Amino acid sequence: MALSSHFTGLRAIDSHTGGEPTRLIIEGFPDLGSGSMAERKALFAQQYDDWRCAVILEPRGNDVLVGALLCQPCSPQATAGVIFFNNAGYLGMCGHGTIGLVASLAYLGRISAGEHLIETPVGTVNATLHQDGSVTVENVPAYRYRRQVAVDVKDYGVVTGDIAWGGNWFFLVAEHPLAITTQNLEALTAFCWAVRQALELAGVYGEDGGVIDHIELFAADPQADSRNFVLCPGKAYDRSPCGTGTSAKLACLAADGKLPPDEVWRQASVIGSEFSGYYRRNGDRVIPFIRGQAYICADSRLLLDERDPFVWGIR
Ligand code: PYC
Repeated sequence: MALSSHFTGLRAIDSHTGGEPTRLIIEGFPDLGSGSMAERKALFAQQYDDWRCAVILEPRGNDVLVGALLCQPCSPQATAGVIFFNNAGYLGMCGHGTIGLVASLAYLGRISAGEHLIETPVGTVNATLHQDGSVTVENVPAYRYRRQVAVDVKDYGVVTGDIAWGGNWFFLVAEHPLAITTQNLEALTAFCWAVRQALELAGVYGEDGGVIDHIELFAADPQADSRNFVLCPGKAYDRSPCGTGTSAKLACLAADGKLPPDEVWRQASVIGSEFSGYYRRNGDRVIPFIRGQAYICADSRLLLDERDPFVWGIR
């Protein structure tokens, strides 16, 4: 169907992984050239950030949504390249989003069961599409950077947590005063946001100077090994157990000697969805393997109408 001259169209495949949505853009995006995913991400951020806002922000999107731009990979061995983004900016890696990407490519009939290399701005990951439709992501190497860092959090006092890399920077907190339940989402969000602000105020960053923009709380779970609550950079909480957050958790468990390599860890989210994961050692880092399932929710065309005052999103 031809569009009138007022419209630009983007084809989007929406999925959710354990409740956390991913919007994969497969057509209609401006050309970002043929550089690495890190270079294309930089170009996206510098020149086309309005497009991120149009896809993710209201009225087309919402704060929970994670965007994924499908790219031609650099390597002929890779199945796809991807750049993840959200309401606050750009992500290095995204575990639930990679599972959503693979499920979306399967829905489109572009891939079949087996292994698929996916290029991301922080490295190439290996995703296996299983016969049952679930996906295992062999993530980028993860590690714990600092153990038991204490920060003074306004209105809450001293909070102690580990800093770990799982494809994004995480602050992982086991000791906190809050129940991890869906009845407590506002209090959990306020606490995590205060922790995040306290880290920045205290000048506590990741090893590369990156902002620690994901805060992850843990509690016991009746079925899984642990339940988490993850606050994402744009103040939305992750409905899934967070693939990069579960990777960071595996790195901490490995560093503490609490989980041997290859032993499965079941991580539940605050809404009760689950990822299973394990790790293998790689020098002083670990390679996390995260398995989950995504479901397709929509196959649609986003329309950008040049006459619409909110065409580039409500800022
Ligand atoms: O699954 O890695 C993840 C993720 C990051 C932010 C939201 N989900």
